[in-house]
Amino acid sequence: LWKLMETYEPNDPESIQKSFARHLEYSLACTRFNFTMQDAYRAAGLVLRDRLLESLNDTNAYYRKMDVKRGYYLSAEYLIGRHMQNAIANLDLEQPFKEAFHALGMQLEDLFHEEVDPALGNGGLGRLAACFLDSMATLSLPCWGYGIRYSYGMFKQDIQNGRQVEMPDFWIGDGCPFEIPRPDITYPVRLYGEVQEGLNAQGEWCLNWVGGDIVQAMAYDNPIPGFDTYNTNNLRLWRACPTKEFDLDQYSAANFTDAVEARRKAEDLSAVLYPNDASYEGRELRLRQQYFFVSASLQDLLREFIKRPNYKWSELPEKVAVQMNDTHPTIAVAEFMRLLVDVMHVPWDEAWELTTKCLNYTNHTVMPEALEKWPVEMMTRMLPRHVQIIGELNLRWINGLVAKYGDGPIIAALSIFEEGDVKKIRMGNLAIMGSNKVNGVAALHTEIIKKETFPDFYKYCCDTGAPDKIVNMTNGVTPRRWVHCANPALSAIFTKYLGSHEWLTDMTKLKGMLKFKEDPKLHAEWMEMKKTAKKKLAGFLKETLDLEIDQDALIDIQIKRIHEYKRQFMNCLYVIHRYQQLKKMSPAEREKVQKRVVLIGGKAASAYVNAKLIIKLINNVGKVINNDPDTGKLLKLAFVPNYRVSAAEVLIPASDISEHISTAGTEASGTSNMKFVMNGGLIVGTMDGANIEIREECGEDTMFIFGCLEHEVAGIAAKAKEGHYPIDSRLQAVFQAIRNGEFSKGEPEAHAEFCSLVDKLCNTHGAGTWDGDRYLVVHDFPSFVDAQAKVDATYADKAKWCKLSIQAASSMAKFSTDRTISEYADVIWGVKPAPRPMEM
Ligand code: 26Y
Repeated sequence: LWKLMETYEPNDPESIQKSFARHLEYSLACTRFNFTMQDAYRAAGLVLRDRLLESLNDTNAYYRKMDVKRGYYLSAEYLIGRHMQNAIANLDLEQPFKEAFHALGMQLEDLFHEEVDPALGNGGLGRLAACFLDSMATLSLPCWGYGIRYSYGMFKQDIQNGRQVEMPDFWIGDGCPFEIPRPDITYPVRLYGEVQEGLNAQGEWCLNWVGGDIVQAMAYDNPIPGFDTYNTNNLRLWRACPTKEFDLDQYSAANFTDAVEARRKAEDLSAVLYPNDASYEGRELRLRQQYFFVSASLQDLLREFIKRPNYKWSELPEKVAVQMNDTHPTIAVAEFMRLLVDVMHVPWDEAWELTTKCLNYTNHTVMPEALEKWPVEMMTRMLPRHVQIIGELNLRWINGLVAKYGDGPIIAALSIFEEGDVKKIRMGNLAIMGSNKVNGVAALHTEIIKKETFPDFYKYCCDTGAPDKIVNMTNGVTPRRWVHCANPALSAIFTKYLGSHEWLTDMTKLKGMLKFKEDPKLHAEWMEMKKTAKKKLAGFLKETLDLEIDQDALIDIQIKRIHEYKRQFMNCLYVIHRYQQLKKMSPAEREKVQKRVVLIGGKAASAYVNAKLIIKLINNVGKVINNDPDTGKLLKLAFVPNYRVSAAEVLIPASDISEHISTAGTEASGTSNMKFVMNGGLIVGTMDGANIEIREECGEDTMFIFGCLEHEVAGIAAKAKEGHYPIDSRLQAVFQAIRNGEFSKGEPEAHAEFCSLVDKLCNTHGAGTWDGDRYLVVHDFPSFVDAQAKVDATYADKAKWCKLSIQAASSMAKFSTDRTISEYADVIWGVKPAPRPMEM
């Protein structure tokens, strides 16, 4: 067999064509003469999969041979986006693929278009996980991702009469050509049942978790190729299937419908991604999903560990590092203990030492609503053994704390259990206690974790001589997807001016662009690059919205999940203000105003009423402005439906300005801010999340900063409690227009809803203190207007703008996930690169 493999064809266009024809005919059962573009995409995907598989297998064999320490990223979400273009780029197949398909009369772009976005994530956290995988592979780090293969990903957003309507996203359709089902790799996962005392195989007293339901977790592998390396890593996603034994029992009883019902119940587990990303509801199915994928993943990685000859448990921390992405997989703390103590018979104290050396936890959200807490009652039913383990851990933990601090409020704050009417298990506390390192995702956010989210833990860390248990790992994005693939014209400029594509794996090389930042030749090419991107965007908007835009206008974009804290509402209020200013002007005055196209896109959690209302408002305002002959040419506002990774890839390169305008202290990091700046867009932003660090790197002149600072928020809120701060007269005029029904003509329901949004800000229906402006929209509005005026003024000077754009894009080295992941590997995981040689 090995001999046969050696005859494997090289990556020349002809071998790609042959392989393509073979897959069309034999894998897809099409004929060479009669196939659709969708068939062609599938066959091309299978051509790539062959190469990916080979590299994946060889890489893994190499990691085993070298017996390297491995990193495992546990995440309930991966927003991977389309595979094909990325795989071609990372496998260094761009030229041969282009030639191969060109000769067959096909454009690669058209093939890419056929792929549906795998949207197995909500937003920032899931997309970050996907960028991380790309960097792990590119850095040749022996790291895998583990997650859930949801049958239904993030819902599709349809806009009907201006309102969001959710549609199911059955992304798998006829199957994804990039994934590899592994029916041979399955693990049993138990749910419910009870704990019994008994004897183990050695005849020792032990506790056994028995009964309940057992589902099988089946592996689906998604190869993740690195760029400029021979390594391909794996994203292993678990699908829930009924156990075989269970099925057989049912069949033998001739109880067909029960068997089918059991299958459905098992499959429920990996059926659907929960679409909220900030406030959690204690849904039992969600906890089941979390435990399901965590258990399968830990069983899998421990199996890999014990496959090593003469393994010793004491070596586990030298071979395994696990990262828990937010609280979602943090049941891992108890499951790791259970597997070690109950299944592997490791003594408790040693097991706890191993657990706390192997696990690490990342916090992504400041909002307290997002920290998961599960009712003890629910968890006791579902995971009785885990609740025992958590109880035992907590007992030991509390005893230690009482010995140190005596009985006081710090004990209740640090306990894993939250007392109250409904007793709960705080997953954040469990995660911190069970982790070696805890990290925030931007400098400011990490400070907030220490001072506000987990102050007592931080005190404890400091008191026990471990203040660096909490560390900062500023987020990043992968330049392969977000510059090279999304903006080929910009990638070509960088490569041409820098003389090589090394910048793609070492973004510090981009500094070399700075000496050209005033070069008129570069300016011409840079503006041409933006033009190309705007043209593509115009095509996209025409196709999706039937909207025509002026490609000379300033393009202003805000794309992210819809949240009150992200303040899309404030952006919309500003657009209304701009519209009112235009309306007041004479035609001659209007001619002098900078033309703008404002695009807002994003999904709202299906139960988030205010977020959905904001979408409706944006749509209604857009309808009025865009159809007003006085202003339609000068100002456009559109809501971009169904925002997703593939839409981001078109939108981001085309922006002049993007909005990252969260209330200071609310956005943990933000990552699209980085993507925009890498593509030569400038930012309107608050001093929040990673904006602060981007500004530090790129220079103050490249960012339009406004709004209050994080340390001022508490004082402002206190002031607001005593009464109002004044509402800016321009904002009052905007409110007036909304109240007058200018944006809800003939829609009494929408009118009432819009008024309720405005009333809430002014708090006219609450008595006494002013709590309506929780996110300081009213407070920050005037400085937001000033920042926007500065944008227009700066944009008027094309050469200056171009210089700032080049300066900013060339200063973004810090925000490559290559930098982020190197830090995780060094500081948290202790995992080293293991580049596979080409010949093994
Ligand atoms: C508990 C459940 C409802 C839940 C589900 C998803 C809670 C949180 C989330 C997702 C959070 C998230 O996406 N956070 C974002 O993480 C990004 C990557 O670190 C940050 O850039 C961004 O600021 C943060 O909001």
